[in-house]
Amino acid sequence: MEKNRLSNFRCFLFLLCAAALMACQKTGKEEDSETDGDKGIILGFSQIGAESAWRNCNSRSIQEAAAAAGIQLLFNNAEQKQENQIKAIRSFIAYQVDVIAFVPIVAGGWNNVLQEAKDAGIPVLVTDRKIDIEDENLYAGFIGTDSVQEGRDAAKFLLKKFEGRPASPDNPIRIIELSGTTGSSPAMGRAQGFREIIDQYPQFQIIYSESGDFLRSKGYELMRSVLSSLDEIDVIFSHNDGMTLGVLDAIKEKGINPGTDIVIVTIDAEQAAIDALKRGEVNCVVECNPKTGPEIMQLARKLARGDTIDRFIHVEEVVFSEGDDLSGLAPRGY
Ligand code: GYE
Repeated sequence: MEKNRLSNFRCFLFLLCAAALMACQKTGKEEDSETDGDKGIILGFSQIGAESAWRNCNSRSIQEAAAAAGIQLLFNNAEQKQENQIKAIRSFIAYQVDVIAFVPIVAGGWNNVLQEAKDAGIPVLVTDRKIDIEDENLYAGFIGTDSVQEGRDAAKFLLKKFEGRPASPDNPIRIIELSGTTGSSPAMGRAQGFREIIDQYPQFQIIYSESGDFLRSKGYELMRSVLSSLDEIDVIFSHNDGMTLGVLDAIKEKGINPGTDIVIVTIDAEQAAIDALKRGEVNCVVECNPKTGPEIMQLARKLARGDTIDRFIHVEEVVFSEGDDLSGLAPRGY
C-alpha cells in the first residue's frame, strides 16, 4: 500500500512538473506558432530505466538530440516497470503533447494505452524495443536495432570459430546462454536469430539458458551458479555486455581464462566489451547501436507535421571479432 502511494505521489509530481512546463510552453508554443519551423514541438518520452551503460547512452542521445533540435522533451524514467510507462504515456496524453515516443520494456501489454493515444490523436513512435500488438495502426512506426540479426551474427561467428573442430552430437560444443529481460523483444529476437543458425548444426548444443535481465549483477550470479554445477562449457552467448562483465568476473574468480578456455560472444559493443575483446577475454562483440536520438527527433518532427514514416527503421550495426584491427576504432561513448 505504502509503495503504491509513493508511486502515485511520484506520478502526481511528474504531472505537476509537466503541467508547469506545459503551462509555460503552451504560451511559448502559441508565440512559436507565429514562427516557422518545429520549435514548438513537445515530445513525451518514456524510457525504461538505467539498467545498463547502453541504456544510459540511449537516454543521453535522446536528451541531447532533443535539446539540439529545439524540441521540448518530457522525459520519464520508468525504473524498469511497465506500469510506470503506462502512467507516463497517460500523462503525456493528458497534457496533449505533439508526439509520444517510448521504449517498451516488454513486447506485450500496450493495446489499451496506445488506443488511448490514438483516440487523443497523438502519434506514437516505438523505439529500441518492439511491441506485439493486435492493431499495428496504433503506432506510427519503429526505429531501433534488429535483434534477430544480432542473434544470427553471434551464431555465425561461432560457426567460423569452431570450423574444423571435431564435434558431433555425442561430443557437442556446449553453449550457455544468458538472455535479456524475459518478454522483451531484444531477448526474444536474439534467442530466435541465434537458434535459426545454430539449430542447423547438431554439434552445437545450448545446455543452459536463463534470463539475467540485462544486469551485470545477475550475469555474475548466474555464471557462478553455472560454474558450480557444469564443468564442461565451451561457449557463453550473452545477450548484452552488462551481463558479460558479470560473467567475466565470475569466470576469473574460478581461475578460468575467458576467451581462451571458454569462447564468449556478447552484444552491445560498449567500451568495456571492446576493451575485453582487445585483451582476448571476449571473442566476438556484436554492435547494438544506442545512439538513435537524432533520428528519433527527425521522426518526431515528421509525425508532429502529420507526415507518415517508414514502419520499421533498423539502424546500421557491425560485428567486432577477435583478430580485427581495432586501433582506429573511436571511443564508444557507452
Ligand atoms: O542490449 C541492453 C539494454 O533494448 C537493445 O537493453 C536494448 C537492450 C541492450 O539494457 O544493454
